[in-house]
Amino acid sequence: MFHPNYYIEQARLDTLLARKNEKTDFYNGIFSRYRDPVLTRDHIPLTWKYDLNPCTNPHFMERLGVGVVMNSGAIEIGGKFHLVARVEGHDRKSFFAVAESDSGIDGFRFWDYPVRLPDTCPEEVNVYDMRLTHHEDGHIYGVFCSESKDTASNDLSAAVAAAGIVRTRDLKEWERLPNLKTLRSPQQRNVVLHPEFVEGKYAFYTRPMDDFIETGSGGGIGFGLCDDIERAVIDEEKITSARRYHTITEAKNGAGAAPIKTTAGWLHIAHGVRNTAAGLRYVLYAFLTDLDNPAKVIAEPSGFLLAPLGRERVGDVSNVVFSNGAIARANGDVFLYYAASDTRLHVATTTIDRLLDYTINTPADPLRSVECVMTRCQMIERNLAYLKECGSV
Ligand code: M1P
Repeated sequence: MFHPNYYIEQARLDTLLARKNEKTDFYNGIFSRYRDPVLTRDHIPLTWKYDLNPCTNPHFMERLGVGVVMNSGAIEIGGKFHLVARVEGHDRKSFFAVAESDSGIDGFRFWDYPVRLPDTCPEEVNVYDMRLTHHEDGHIYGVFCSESKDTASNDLSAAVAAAGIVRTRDLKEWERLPNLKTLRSPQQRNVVLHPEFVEGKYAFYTRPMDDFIETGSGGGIGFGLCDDIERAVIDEEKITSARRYHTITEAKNGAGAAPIKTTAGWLHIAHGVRNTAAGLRYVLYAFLTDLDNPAKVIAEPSGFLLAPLGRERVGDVSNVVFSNGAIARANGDVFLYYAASDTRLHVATTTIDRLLDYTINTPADPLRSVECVMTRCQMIERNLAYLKECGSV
């Protein structure tokens, strides 16, 4: 026997999970956008929020609310799409939860329980933004932000960000390894494990930071090697994709999903942040690194690949798109999962061919308006000549 509202809420959830998603008419030739987010707080099972027993919850009240479902790691296992989502309770603490779908664009259903991480880190207060890497050593690694209070500061909100590491083979049993140590960077967020050994070592994309929010002297996305993943220590971090003045990465940037291996290089989708009068604006951008030297950028188109659009612009932290998960299938299809305004998760679909064309053939940023307009005028000139050749003018 349940409260009458239980049936109403369960029916609402069932309808949501059965709803087919559709491409929108958004067009740029690079990727497609979809009408519905793939995960929201409305996708959370009722058993996670309500005490279903009318004796102990006669008003059928939410006892443990969920505010947002956002930045999700992604991986294909057994032909199914799996997301390890960042779920944030009303108490502001995030946790991880696996949701699974057949299509990758709709029908994402959470497993019965959230991920129960081994509790090996007593000072850790919050965890978020897991990047999943299927490594050639056979494990699936999850690298995430492990946040603790900065006990050395008198500021109540001062925090320390470190990279937590777990591994699994099935997303069910998780082994926690010690947090990554970067000897030259006091804090780390947005750390991603490279899928292959480099020079026989484990390779990480890092994001050197001087403090919890500001990257300070951190010059961009870093890259470092370590001998032992079970005691991961990185000494030197080289900068791969650098932050630059008056670009989308001026304030900070950070690696997204594990890079995708292609014939032309490692394809990266990262986020770039700039400051505005309305606060920070987060967008996604792409770059390509050398197959033999994944730290070496060989192509970086100017500007953003994907920026907040329409309702994506509004949420708990507005004007943000953020990605830490993508699935590249054997047939070349790519599913890029991105969260909008730290509130809900969307998908964009494309292909490796399109992303490579975009990354290699979009002009790089000349970094000055006068040269940007020259690049554009050169294309206009070629187009006008081509239109004339085709007899269209
Ligand atoms: O609020 C936007 C994002 O802020 C952080 O990203 P970064 O470290 O690059 O500033 C992260 O906390 C991320 O979760 C969040 O989406």
